[in-house]
Amino acid sequence: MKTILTTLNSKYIHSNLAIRYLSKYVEDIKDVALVEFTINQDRDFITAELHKMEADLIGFSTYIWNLNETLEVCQVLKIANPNLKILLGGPEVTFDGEKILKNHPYIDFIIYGEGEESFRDFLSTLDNNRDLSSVKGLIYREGERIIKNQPRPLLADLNQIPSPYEQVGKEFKNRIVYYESSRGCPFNCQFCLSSTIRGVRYFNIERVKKDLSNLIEGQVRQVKFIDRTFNANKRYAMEIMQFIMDKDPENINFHFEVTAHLIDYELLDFISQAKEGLFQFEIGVQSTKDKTIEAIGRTTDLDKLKTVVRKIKSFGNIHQHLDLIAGLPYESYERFKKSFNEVYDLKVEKVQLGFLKLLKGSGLRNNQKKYGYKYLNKPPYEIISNNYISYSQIIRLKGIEDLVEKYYNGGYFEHTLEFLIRNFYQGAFDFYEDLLDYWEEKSYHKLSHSRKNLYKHLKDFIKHKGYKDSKILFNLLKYDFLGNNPRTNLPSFLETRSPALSRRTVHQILKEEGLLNKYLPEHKNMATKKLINQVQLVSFDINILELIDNGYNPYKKGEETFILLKYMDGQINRYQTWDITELVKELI
Ligand code: B12
Ligand code: SF4
Repeated sequence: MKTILTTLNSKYIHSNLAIRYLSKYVEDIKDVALVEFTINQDRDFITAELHKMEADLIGFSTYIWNLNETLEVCQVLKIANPNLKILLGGPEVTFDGEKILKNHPYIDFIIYGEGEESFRDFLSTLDNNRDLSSVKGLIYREGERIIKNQPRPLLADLNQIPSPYEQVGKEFKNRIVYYESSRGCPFNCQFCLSSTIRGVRYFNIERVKKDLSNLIEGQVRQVKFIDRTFNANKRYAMEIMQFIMDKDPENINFHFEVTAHLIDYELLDFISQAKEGLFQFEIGVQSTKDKTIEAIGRTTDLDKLKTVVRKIKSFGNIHQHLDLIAGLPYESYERFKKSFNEVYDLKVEKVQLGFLKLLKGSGLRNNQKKYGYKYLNKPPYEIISNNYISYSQIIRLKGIEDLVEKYYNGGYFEHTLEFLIRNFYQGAFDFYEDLLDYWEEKSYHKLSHSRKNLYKHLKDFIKHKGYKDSKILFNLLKYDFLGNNPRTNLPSFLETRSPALSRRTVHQILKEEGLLNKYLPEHKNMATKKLINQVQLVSFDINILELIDNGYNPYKKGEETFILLKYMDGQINRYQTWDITELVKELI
């Protein structure tokens, strides 16, 4: 029986871990072919590729991002070849598998819950023509009837699953690999599926180290640990991180979902030593309202979270990403504004504003009536409204989310935004609301925008608002552009009054031994022609560095300055700057 395992990933850069585990777990009894697609590929193409493989059984791994597309593909495959057996597994079919079989006659089998042992049992039962009623975790048809077998207990020892990363060729080069060092979560958040499985199980640490070595050698771009709370076991987490730090790999980073209030001083001290950009942390805040946090089954110590996040920020080596969810119980639009401002004020590298999805199997979906949830019962099950927030308000938050993604995340407008928010608004949320009104008035929300255009639109917004400190703002915008867009010419709309230095003058200054010794010792022997691509020498109408150092106080704007800016290629710190006004004035 020729068997294929497949899935539709959300993007090409992603890969699916489940089908890799499943095929490894049965490799001694069956050769299973693996093939992956993405939801962006043409449905006809996917169907044709699978059909050409002439399989007897195809298993699909289903998630919220691919269920609809997967079902379409399955339907065509079955019409084309009625003898083909189709099996579905994964979180999207785990909680209502019987209904899915009932509504989609072209699906033959569903395996619900953890898949490895059930899949193995299922294959050997089919191959030996045994009775399917003994296969725990299986849902199948018997004539018109749909039979749901007993659930299967979780694997007692995860190490029974052979590692899919024992040999890593170049198949993951420059891609994202999802990696699991533990399964399960100690917490019980009511919007999340991880709360449906009890207990946390761990893979053997030596196996994890071996896999990580292989992935590093395979030149993976990012290893995303899918462990639900990576720091649930501090010692285990530290041993993994220490291993990575000792390996000191280049051009790869490791992403972890961590619970910030569990990070203690020992762990803080430890991570402070990591190389810049090696680790990334994703931290779920979700809301800062106590009643909401309680209703969703979380136990966040918000003060501790803030202290930890600020401390990590001060190290300047770890990219932090904070999550908020709009549409949670008891959180109105006005109250969400407070959650947003509190999170925004932590000034991490990325703020992600998500919208609640009522996932099948989640506590909030089961309690939807209590909170008056309205949503469309189709993936992604995103809420439309609840007792506390209206659809119009959700739409407005989506507009804000889009602007935060464009203007805040990535840090390309850092100083301009900081000046604007500190001097003209009550908080970040008010600024984004104001920008959103302008954005929609101009219909910019209907278009896509290059980064350069985003600078242009922000400049126009500043002009439109008529802020009295527009000179400062235009200089900050120029500074933001130059620092964050290496080797790109300054667009003419960002030029300020103070004249650009001529190329000849810049060359002459960059030859100065004193300057090279003081600021660019590592570039001392580099030809000026080359050095000019690594640095910028720019004039500003104001004393830009002093203004920033003085908390963006417009009264501290000072006089014209010349700034030397060096590009760093860092993920967090992109550039370094020095005020070299005196030196320049001596020379010109
Ligand atoms: C990786 C991942 C992603 C990746 C996608 C990767 C890809 N391949 O394209 C990214 C980051 C893009 C992503 C995005 C989102 N994700 Co996500 N994501 C995950 C994550 C962290 C890991 C999935 C995984 O590989 N798990 C490890 C494998 C081994 O476990 P498993 O998937 O459960 O598989 C087991 C069984 O389900 C079963 N099984 C699975 N497939 C099959 C197939 C067969 C044939 C069989 C027999 C068995 C079987 O056996 C497996 C082994 O035991 C999970 C959380 C988690 N830790 O599982 C969330 C999770 C899948 N995501 C979730 C959600 C909600 C989202 C988002 C909607 C979040 C958002 N933005 O609001 C988005 C949607 C993206 C979109 N484009 O629409 C939910 C999904 C619920 C669902 N019903 O699918 C999860 C479970 C997290 C949660 N909060 O509860 N996600
Ligand atoms: S949201 Fe995070 S902490 Fe909460 S149950 Fe899910 S994985 Fe665990």
